[in-house]
Amino acid sequence: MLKLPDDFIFGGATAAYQVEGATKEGGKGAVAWDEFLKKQGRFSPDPASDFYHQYPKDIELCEKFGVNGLRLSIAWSRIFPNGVGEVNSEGVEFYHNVFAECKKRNVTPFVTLHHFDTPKVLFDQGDFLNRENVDAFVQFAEFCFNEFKEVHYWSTFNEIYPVATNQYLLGIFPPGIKYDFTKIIQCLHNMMYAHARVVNFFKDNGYEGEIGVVHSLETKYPASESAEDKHAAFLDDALSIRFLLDATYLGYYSEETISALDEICAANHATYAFSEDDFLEMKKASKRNDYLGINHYQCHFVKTYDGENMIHHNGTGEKGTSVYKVKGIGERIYKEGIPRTDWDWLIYPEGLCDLLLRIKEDYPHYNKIYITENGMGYKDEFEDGIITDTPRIDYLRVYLQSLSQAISNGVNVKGYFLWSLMDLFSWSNGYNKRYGLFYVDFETQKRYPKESAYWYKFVSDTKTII
Ligand code: BGP
Repeated sequence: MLKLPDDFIFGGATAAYQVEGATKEGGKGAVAWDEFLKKQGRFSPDPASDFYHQYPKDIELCEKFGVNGLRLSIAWSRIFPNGVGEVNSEGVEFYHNVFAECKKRNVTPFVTLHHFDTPKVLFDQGDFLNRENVDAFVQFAEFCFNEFKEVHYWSTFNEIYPVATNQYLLGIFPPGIKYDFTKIIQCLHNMMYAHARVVNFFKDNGYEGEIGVVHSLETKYPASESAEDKHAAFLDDALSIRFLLDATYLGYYSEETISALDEICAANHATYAFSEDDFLEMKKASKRNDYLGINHYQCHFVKTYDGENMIHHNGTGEKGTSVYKVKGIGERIYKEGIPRTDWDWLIYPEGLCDLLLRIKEDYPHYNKIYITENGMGYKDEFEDGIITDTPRIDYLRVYLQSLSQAISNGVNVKGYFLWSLMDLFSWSNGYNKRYGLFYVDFETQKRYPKESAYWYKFVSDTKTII
């Protein structure tokens, strides 16, 4: 049986907008999602898991079930309702209370500053396409570092690549734009620059604690051994993985990354321009990341494709409905023999170990890694308070085994945060895609431990993957 290190963090992950609810309470300012979801009319961000009121219960459950780390984000618009300017003291107090509860229950908070929820005022001015918003983000970070001294672990952003592509490629996040590669690249770069600014600010001012960034890194494999498919996988990887790791750990984009960008841009009539000054800031930050957070759920097999852009996001859980064909990159295909979830996410745990070994090889000063999200979206069945989520346990087991294999091969991974601590709402899928260790009845807000919660407790208590 495989073991994980004694000091390993067994965490649970959440994000403010997906759990808190109370979007109009406590002086919170608006975010673009409020209006976007209302227009869509599919589901509402209220009450979500009502963490705004239920947090003592949730943090108590952490302690009871061996969850010794809680990944959460601070809603920028709870602190600064207009993104900058006046501070909302109720919001500040709320997070102090949450951190106090964590302390009481021996749960270490890992705090993300931005998890898809830029305040609406700033979002409407271009979000991270607008460089003035980078300054606003740095000011928000500064406020949090000065105010929340209880926090030791900070992450600047959650998932820069999905922000850029969900906003400007798939169009499933506000502002709902599709296939605009100029915006995608600009957004990726500006957010990486913003990350660097915050890291340098944190280190230059000698704050105590650690700082890093959370990237979504989903391993790419060629669909076949053909040179064309290998090249398609290279392009997909270059934009979604290499671009971000280069920016984080080199502070510039390597020749391979730039050659891929040029090819993708040529096919999509896109352009980009980076300022040399940005690279000075990024290079300085590239040696100062205390850790890398990795969100990893699936991998992709990529085939060459030369048609027009065609994407369909499976946001309903109707298996087999997703389509991903991108000009200048490739087509992501299902691979025979590889199981996938109802949302067409491929379950291929080898992808995690391969990714971790590659980071160790390509970016040896990565320092340390936390898996900040991994888990399985599943339509759980609730039978009189009993939730037998065996497929989720099977998923978690194989991914933890893959992680343990990477650790045995010398990768410095210090913790794992299961997505998600409790059921919550999914940005583009709503409430039927459940991930939690704890089932949430969204009507009554009662929590019920699933079978996976008992399994996770055993793993955490014994550090043994069963
Ligand atoms: C990550 C996000 C989370 C969460 C998770 C599951 O990309 O950081 O916020 O939503 O993925 O994704 P989904 O909700 O689309 O299933």
